[in-house]
Amino acid sequence: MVKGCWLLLVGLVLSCQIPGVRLKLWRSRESEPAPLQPVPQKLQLLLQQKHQQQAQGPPKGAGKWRKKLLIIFVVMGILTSIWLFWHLNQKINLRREETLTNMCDERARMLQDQFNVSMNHVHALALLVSTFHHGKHPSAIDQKTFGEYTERTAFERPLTSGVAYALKVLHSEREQFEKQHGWTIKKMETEDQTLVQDCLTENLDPAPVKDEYAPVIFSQETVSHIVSIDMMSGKEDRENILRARATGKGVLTSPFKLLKSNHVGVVLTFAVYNKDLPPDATPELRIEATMGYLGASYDVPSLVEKLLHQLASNQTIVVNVYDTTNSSASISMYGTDVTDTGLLHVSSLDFGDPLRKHEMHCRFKQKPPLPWTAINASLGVLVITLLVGHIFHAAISRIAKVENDYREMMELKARAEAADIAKSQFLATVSHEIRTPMNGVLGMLKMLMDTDLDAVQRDYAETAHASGKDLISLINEVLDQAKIESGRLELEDVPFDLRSLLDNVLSLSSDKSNDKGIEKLAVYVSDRVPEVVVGDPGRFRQIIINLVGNSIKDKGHIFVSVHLVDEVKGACDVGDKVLQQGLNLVQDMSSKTYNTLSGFPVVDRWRSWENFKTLNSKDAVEYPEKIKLLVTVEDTGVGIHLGAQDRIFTPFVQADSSTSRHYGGTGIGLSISKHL
Ligand code: WA2
Repeated sequence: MVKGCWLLLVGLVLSCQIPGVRLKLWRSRESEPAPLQPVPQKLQLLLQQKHQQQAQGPPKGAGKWRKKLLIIFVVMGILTSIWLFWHLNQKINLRREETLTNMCDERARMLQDQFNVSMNHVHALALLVSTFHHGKHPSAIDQKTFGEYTERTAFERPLTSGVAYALKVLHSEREQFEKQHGWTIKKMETEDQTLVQDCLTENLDPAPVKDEYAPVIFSQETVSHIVSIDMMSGKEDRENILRARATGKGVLTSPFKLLKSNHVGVVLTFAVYNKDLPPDATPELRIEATMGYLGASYDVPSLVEKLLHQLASNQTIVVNVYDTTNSSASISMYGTDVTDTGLLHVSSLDFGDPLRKHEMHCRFKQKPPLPWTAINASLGVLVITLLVGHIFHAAISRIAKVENDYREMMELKARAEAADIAKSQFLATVSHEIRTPMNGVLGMLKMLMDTDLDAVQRDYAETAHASGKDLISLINEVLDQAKIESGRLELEDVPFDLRSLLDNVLSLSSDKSNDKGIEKLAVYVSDRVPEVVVGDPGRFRQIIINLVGNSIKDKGHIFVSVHLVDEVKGACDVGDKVLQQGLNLVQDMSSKTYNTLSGFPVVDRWRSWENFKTLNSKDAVEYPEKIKLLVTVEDTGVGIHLGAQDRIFTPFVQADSSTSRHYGGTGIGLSISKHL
C-alpha cells in the first residue's frame, strides 16, 4: 500500500518534471512571436526583425547563475537522498548485525557452558572409577553398578549420549583378560556401518594382534553396543586415548561418525591412573600409570538441537557448528550446509581442549526485509527536492521570460518614442514648408484686394484671404503641437504690458462674441499686478485667445481676471474687491439671483483653485523677483461634465464629438494651451 503510494508520487513528480524541461527547451528554440496588439506596420516590422535576432541567438542573461544554482540544489538533494538511504540502511544493518551477534554469542556461551559442566562430570566419573574399581580389592564396580550409576546421573552430563570405560590391556595380558571376562576383544568395524547398525558384538571379528588394547568393560546403557570393542582399533578413539593418557587432561576427537549412530559426534576421553600424579608429570610417567580410559560420546546434532529448542526465537537464526582445528578443512558438526552469503556471525567455542578449535556460525533464516524506513526517508527527501526544484524551475523560467519581455518592451518603447519624435519633426518641417507659399498666396490676395474690383470679385478675394488665414493659423497650431511633442518649443523672455495685451485680445474677440449673443465681455487686472512683466507675450496671448475662444458659445458673459497668486493665497483678508466678490459667490446662491457680471450662474472659483499645485509651490521664496499670476476665464456656458473635462485638452477631441461641428475648431488650440 505504502509502496504503491510512493511509486505513484514519484511517478507523478517525474512526469511533471520531464515535460516541464522539454517545454522549456521547445520554447526557447522556437521563439514564437507572442500575440500582440495591432501596431503600426513599421513597428511590426521592427518586431519581426527583433524576433529574427532572437532566433539567431537567445540572449544570455544573468539568469544563468540561477539555473546553475538550481542544478546544484537538485544534485545536492539527490546526493542527500542517496546519503540518507545509505546512512539509514547502514544503521538498520548494524542493528541487525548486533542482534545476530547477541543471539549467536548467547547460544555459543550456553553450549560451551553446558559442555564444560558435562566435561567436569566425566572427569568426576573417571575419578570414581579410579577410586572404586582400581582402588578397591575386590572392585566395588561391575558393569551393572556402572550402568545403573551412569544412567541415574546422566542428567549431570548434558549433551552426552553415553559414557563408557575401557581398560588398558597389553598383549601379554590379553589371554588372561579374555578368560577373566568370558569374551574376546573385538575389532571396531568402521567400514561397514550397516553391519554395526544391527550389531551384536558377538558377530564382530576379534581384534588383530597388537601391542596393547583398550577394550570397553563398562558402559552406560545407551552405548552398551561398544562393550568388548577395542577402542584402540578406531582411528579417532586411538588418537584420543594416546593423547589423553599423555596429558592427563580431557581431550576431544575431531567430529566423526560414531558407532550405531547416523550423526557425527565427538568423543571426550579422560585417562584413569593408578595413582595421584603431579600436574608436571612426564608423558612417560603418565603412560606408565595408566589403568584405563573413561570416555563420553557427544552426539552433537541432536544435542545442539535440544539446546536451541530451549531458547525462544530459535526460528530467527540458522546455527552451524564447525570443528576448525584444521583451518583449511573445517568439519561440520551441526547444521545443514548453507552457501547463503547473507549476514554471518562467528562465535568461537571453547570446549576445554586447547588442541581443538570450534566455531559457531549464525545466519538469519530470512533475507532482510526491504529497509522501508530508509527508502521512505530518502524518497521523501528526493520528492521534496524534485518538487522544490520543479517550483524553482518554473519560477526561474518565469523570471527569465519576464526579463526578456521587459527588455523587448524597453526596446520597443525606445523605437516607438523615436518614431513619434520623427513624426513630430516631419510635421514641424511640413507645416513650416507650407507656411511660406501660403504667405505668398495671402500677400498676393491682399494685393489683389487693393486693386479695382467689383463687389462680387472683392467678396471672392476676401473669402479666399480669410480661408488662407484660417489655414495659416491651423498650420501654426499644428506646428506648435509638433514642436511641443518633439520637445523643441522655446519660450521667449521679453518685457510686455499685460493689460494692453488683454485689452487687445478682448477687443478682437468682441465681434465674434456679439454674434453668438454674449452680453458682456470683461477683463479685470488686479492693482498688484505690475505694469510690465517679463515672459513670452505671444504664447500668453495664444493661451488667452484659445480659452476665450473656447468660452464663446452661449449667452451670458465672459470674464477674464488676473491676480497675483499671493493675493489668492491670503484669501482671508482679500484687499481686492473683485476677488472678494468672486469668492463670496457661494453665500449668495440661495437668493436665486446670481451676483455675477451677467446674472447667469458660474462655477465656484475657490473650489477650482483648490487643486492648483502651483498655488502652493515654494518658488516665491527661492526666486523673489518671480511673480505668479493667476488668470481666470469665467464663462456662463452649459458647462462640461467632470468626466469630459480632461478630454477637451486632448488634441482633435472635444467634450463630445458633436461639439466640433457645433462650434467649429479642432481642439488643438486647447491642447497647445495646456502644454504651454
Ligand atoms: N563411544 C561411543 N560410540 C563410539 C565410540 C565411543 N568411544 N567410538 C566410536 N563410536 C570408552 O576413549 C575411551 C568411547 C571411547 C572411550
